[in-house]
Amino acid sequence: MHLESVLRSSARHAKPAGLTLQYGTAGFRTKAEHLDHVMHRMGLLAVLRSKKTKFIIGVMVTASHNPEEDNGVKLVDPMGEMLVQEWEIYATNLANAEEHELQTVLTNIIKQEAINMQDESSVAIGRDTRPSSESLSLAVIDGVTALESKYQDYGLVTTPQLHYIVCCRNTDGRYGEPSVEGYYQKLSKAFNDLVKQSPECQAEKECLSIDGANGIGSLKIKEMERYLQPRLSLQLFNDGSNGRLNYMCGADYVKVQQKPPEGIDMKPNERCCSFDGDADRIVYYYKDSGDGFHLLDGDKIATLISTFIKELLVKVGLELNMAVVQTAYANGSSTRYLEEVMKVPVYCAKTGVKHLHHKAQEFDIGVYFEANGHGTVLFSKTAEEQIRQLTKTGASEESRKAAQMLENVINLINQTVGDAISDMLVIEAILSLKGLTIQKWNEIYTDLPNRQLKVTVADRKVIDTTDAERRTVKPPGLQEKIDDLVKKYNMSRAFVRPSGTEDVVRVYAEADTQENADALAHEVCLAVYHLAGGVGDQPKPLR
Ligand code: 16G
Ligand code: MG
Repeated sequence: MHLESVLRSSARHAKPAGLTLQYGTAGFRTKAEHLDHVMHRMGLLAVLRSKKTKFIIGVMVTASHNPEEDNGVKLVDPMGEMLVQEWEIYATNLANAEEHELQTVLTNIIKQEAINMQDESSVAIGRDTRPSSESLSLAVIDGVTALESKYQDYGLVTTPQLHYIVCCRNTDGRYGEPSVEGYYQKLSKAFNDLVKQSPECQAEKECLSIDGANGIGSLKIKEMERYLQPRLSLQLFNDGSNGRLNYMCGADYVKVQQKPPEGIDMKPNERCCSFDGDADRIVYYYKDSGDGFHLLDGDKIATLISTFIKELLVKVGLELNMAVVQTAYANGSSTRYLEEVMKVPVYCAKTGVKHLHHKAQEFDIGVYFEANGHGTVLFSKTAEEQIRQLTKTGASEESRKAAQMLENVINLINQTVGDAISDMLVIEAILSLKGLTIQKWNEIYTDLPNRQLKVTVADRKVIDTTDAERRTVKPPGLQEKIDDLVKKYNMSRAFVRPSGTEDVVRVYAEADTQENADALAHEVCLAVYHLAGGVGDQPKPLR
């Protein structure tokens, strides 16, 4: 074991004494200046994980939609999934070990997981465009080399590109060429083939405006653009040339504020979309001729994609079980539309991609999206094989063509994780194939008015939830109170959950009118404040 050199290397990335951090919903995230030791140690952990699994492990330096001065790290497991949950505790223990405890914590992980330190290992490293990301990724590399592991630094990549590369490398290229270039080639080929099959295919399509959140997504879209011409014409805003990352722009800003980002030139009725800071989330929107703003979030995306796939399955004549996985935040109208009109089974998972991804793996075709725009489609091996077979042996020209379209969707969607670029191309292809405008897409169902708020409490762990976060079991009396409040309004629903990324309790409410959704959200905030130890001023009504 090379633990001596590890300790020497760690001393160069010393942990500020007393600082503790949690591996949250999607890894560590905090102010960049507190993360040097965490990065070094996640380099160590990635090596251990690689030795354990005998596969390449990914480490992505990013804080996603958080402000530019923050940073964070996400670990990527062999098939491009997020780090298995059983290892999150090791990540937390390592990050929080004081220098003199580091050796013991490392030795314990090695023992518990029966890791053979002589085994080979390799780590793939990527980073976003934050000013702090370069030096933090060097800290990861220092950790990796302290354990004498191999590594490859992929430099500036989107989070989903790193997930893709890890999956390609661990499947001997069967998923694609393990490079950013390979990613562009795979996706653009699938996109161009898909759109080509459209009877509606118009050489001159109106342009899609993209808000790149001043982040990595805009750099990568610029690189990819030439592969997509002439079938997709793009106009890029917030491309990072002057604005700040995620500041008044990006998918999270648009979704939470329910308004357009700064820095975009929106023409009435034109399609626009926003990526988040590491390009793993996307939302669409447009402005109508009366200046009204319309948001098409992850629920609308899930509906569009699952409807399209279901229609193709009917044409192909394949009976595969397809389901949509959402979270408690899914708009009630989307769930109702999918279940009642589309007759697609819908499941609710806890917030956080890993939970949705896991659930979606249970089906032949699992479409998962969080309302905030994070999601993808998973095809089981059987589904993929059957579809590929039918591109050749389908009963009719029409069914073979439908099978080919499904095959192109399989190649276009990034099955390792939600991916703004890949999702955008799937959406653009569907709109083009169906001849749908963004307005028509939006009209498929009407969102129920909703409101999201947050309450600060002394300790958010006093709230415990069940039923995929839709009901609370602690503190006593809170759920009963929420039930009473919900009864006062029509078509209403509300839930509260402790955030996994911020020290707050989140409150969600929906109802028949915006006024009622706002009032219900406020009343639920008050209930949380009183029953769960609110701090600071009592929540004020919105109007
Ligand atoms: C993280 C999750 C996202 C989730 C959000 C909830 C991933 C890659 N990201 O950003 O899926 O919606 O946390 O945040 O899993 P909250 O717990 O603060 O509401
Ligand atoms: Mg993100």
